[in-house]
Amino acid sequence: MATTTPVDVFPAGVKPFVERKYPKAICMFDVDGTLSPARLHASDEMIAALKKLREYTATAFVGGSNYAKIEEQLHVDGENVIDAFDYCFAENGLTAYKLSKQLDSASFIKHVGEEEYKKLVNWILRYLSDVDIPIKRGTFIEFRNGMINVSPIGRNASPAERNEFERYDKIHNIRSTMIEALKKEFDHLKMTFSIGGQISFDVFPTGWDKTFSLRHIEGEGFEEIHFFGDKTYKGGNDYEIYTDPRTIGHSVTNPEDTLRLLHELFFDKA
Ligand code: M1P
Repeated sequence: MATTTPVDVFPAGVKPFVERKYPKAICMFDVDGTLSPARLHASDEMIAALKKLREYTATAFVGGSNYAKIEEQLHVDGENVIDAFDYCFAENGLTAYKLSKQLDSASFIKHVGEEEYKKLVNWILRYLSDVDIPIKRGTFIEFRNGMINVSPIGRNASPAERNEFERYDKIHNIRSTMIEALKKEFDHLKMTFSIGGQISFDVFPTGWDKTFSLRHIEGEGFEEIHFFGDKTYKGGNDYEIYTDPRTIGHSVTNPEDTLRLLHELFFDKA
């Protein structure tokens, strides 16, 4: 897979990597819970800090969501998100950009094949039709480029309904029980089932977790790859990249904690 552009063209006003304070370092950030509250917009303070960080290191986000959703969360008027970071990795890097240019992407459906995918979808829909939870909304399966996202309540749930489902799931283990059943039924597909947010879980080929994004920066000369994420525990969707030997992992509790660390590691350092 070609992951680098032949000649790096830096947008006007953006310093080439060699002119940054730490030219061999890159900071990669999870989105939900790390740069912004889950599914909400990042604060003005965070947006300003990310802009400032480009004076110090290369920057990237690596989110589980698709690009459109991350754009909503990190968007600033008059600027596209792909211009605000040096690298953008949506769907764990299955959709990727470098310096505003799209890199090659990987396709879930091509990998799984139509027949197996149909069996998977039919099984999920049958299973969900038997799940009894207080409320259900719509869009129980979201088909993405590099993964599918499955939600027992449905992706149309409102913010309040999301919070309620998350509380209910902590007690009744709706998602983890379903994942165990899926693992038994579809063991041959070699999929990873990852709970990254409040109401759903992601399904993607094993290895297509956030470490997938690292292949896009391999060979780019970085000697320090900092990763910041909040779901860094085993089973969380930041776990693999956080523990990967290629990265320096930083576990954060919320976006304010991320800001605090940026000051400690870069901005306030002499
Ligand atoms: O980025 C974390 C997760 O965010 C969403 O999860 P949920 O809707 O359950 O809160 C989804 O976009 C999911 O794919 C993603 O991993």
